[in-house]
Amino acid sequence: IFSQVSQAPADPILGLTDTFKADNRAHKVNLGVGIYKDEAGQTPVLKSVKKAEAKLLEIEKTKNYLGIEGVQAYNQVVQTLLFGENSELVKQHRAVTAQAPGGTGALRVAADFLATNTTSKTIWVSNPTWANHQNIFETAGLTVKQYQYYVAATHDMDFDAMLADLDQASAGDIVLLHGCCHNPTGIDLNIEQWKLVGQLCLEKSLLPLFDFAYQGFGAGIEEDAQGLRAVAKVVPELLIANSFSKNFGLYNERIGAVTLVAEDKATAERSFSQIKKTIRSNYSNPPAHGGLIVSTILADDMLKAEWEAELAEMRERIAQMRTLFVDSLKAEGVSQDFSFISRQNGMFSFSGLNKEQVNRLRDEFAIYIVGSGRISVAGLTKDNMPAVCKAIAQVL
Ligand code: PLP
Ligand code: TYF
Repeated sequence: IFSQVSQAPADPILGLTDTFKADNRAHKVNLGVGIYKDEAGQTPVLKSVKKAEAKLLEIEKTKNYLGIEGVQAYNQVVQTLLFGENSELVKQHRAVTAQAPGGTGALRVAADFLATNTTSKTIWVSNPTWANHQNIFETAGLTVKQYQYYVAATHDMDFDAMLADLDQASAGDIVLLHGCCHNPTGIDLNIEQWKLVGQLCLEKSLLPLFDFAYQGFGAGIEEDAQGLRAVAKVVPELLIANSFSKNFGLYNERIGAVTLVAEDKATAERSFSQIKKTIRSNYSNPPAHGGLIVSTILADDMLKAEWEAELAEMRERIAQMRTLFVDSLKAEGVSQDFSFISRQNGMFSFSGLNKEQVNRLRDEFAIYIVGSGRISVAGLTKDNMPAVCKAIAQVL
């Protein structure tokens, strides 16, 4: 039976990390996968996380199963992060949240829930989008269509083209939106554009599904939620799949959440029963540790302030690297305008480097970036910057 199984292609991003690990060159630089690195090139555990873990180690009395929906307190703090302190829709009990294993798990639960329980069978994703989106949604049985987003020539988005494509969507179709720090382009909608997207979803009865994996990596925790909150104000129903892999540095704890907002409390509760059924058939209930860490930090004013400061430090270091990157390329004699890099948000930059240039960077200089030309700016440091910019100047 197994002899007939064919070889699956490697993940375009995670597969690159495997190739990187096998590379023996000492000066190699990994700017592929989106993992935050500090100035020393490390991804240490946040201090706030270490303190929460120490606290948990002391007070933890059981490893008993969590409920299907996960840590209760966690689900409440997730809603506060998403919708803010005084959210009307939270007060009206229109939102229900289940802990999920990472943003990926949250997206898959949302997709399974939709495919099984609703007439929504088509999902529109931006062109380009995170490589795993199509894989997740198609595996769940949804049809994936693309809306225009990025224009290579201008290194910017084409909002009119995005709206024109979404205007072709049918009532009940799902629209995947990156809440902030669009992966891979780093280009986000402004608040006026978010309102127009909300309006379009309302008028055409489209269902927004927010992928929110980088809250706090753009302009700030509250600032980065403005698009989501603007859309949630307009539409009666939406879904959010959020992740704490990046903003809490909890990558391997697999911690995220799926949140459903319905028109009223009764519909939210009924829908939640089906979300729980989806979870039960996939992994029964989530692992506890990540949810306990996040809820412990956010319930403690001191730890919360420490986390916010650590998140700000990550955000500001990436912003500094953007500026330094643009300046260093210029200093290496690159004549093309790369100033767009300093206008992009979050971990990634769509460099405009082509496949051949990406291959040369890897083969000749041991610098790894994704084939699309996406650079993880979060992997740049003052130490590796000169070598990276020299190499880019060579391949251009
Ligand atoms: N969505 C986007 C846009 C991402 O970049 C990522 C990255 O990991 C995820 C979802 C998945 O998050 P997680 O690693 O928590 O599964
Ligand atoms: O885009 C990235 O680099 C991150 C990490 O299948 C990632 O989102 C990449 C691929 C993948 C899972 C996570």
